[in-house]
Amino acid sequence: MTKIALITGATSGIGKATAEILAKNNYKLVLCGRRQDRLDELQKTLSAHTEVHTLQFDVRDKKAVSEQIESLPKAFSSIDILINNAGNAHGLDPIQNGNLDDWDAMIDGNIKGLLYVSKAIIPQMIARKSGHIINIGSTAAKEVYPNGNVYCATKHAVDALNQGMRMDLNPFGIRVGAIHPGMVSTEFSNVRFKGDDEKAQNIYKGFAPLQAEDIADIIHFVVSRPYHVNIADLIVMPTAQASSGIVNRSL
Ligand code: NDP
Ligand code: 8X3
Repeated sequence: MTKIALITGATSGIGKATAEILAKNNYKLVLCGRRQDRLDELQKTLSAHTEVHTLQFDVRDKKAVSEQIESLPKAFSSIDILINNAGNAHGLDPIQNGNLDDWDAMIDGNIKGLLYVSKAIIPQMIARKSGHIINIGSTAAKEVYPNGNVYCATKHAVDALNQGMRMDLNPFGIRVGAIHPGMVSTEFSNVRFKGDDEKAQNIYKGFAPLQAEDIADIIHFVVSRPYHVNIADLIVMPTAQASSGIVNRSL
């Protein structure tokens, strides 16, 4: 039977590439994000392959999250796969220079937003005793890098929540796993550096970073494993990257 996947952060980068590969592989899609124009465009292009429904909400707005998910029409309301992907870094500053609004945006979006969306969908998975949740963490979930302080803390929290969800949902046969990418060339750094595109591009200079499609391929692999296989925790880096702080810029 056709599976339904809900992807947060589908308007860009990893989420968008995941929507594209899942559409081509006949998953029905619920695509979420704040930018309505991009959701409309995606719906238009991906409808050539599959059925698509879009939801526009900010994951930080718990009322909007629950209302939007409750508003799903019957044909899309039974979510088999939840991909908790929405998130961003804001700023790259030593802790003493950190901007409180940046901290709020990361803590509210990357941690609380992931929780709000999960809370809205988990009950139906429990009722059906089936479901698959994929949490997009980061290498920053596993190690801290200078000036990454709060972003790394939010991704460490995603790592902890991934483990906690897997334990709590185990009695119901729900699969839970995280994918932790290293450096992926998306809009991530443009957002982190507040639209300073030159600074963003310099992050990926001199080596071949991961592309959003590389992670999307892996997500498709993860969701297409047989039911008894749960990929619980996966770190993926560009070959040029050895850790958050070590990148071989001659590759
Ligand atoms: P992008 O900036 O390209 O995409 C981020 C997506 O998240 C967008 O679709 C954006 O949609 C959505 N989003 C952000 N904030 C909110 C919010 N408050 N409410 C709703 N949606 C939101 O970055 P990536 O594709 O790279 O990032 C995807 C995930 O991958 C993030 O969790 C990120 O932390 C993680 N990651 C990225 C890495 C990288 O190097 N790029 C490495 C490791 C992890 P919209 O603006 O329309 O709401
Ligand atoms: C993003 C990883 O190292 O680009 O989660 O900040 S990094």
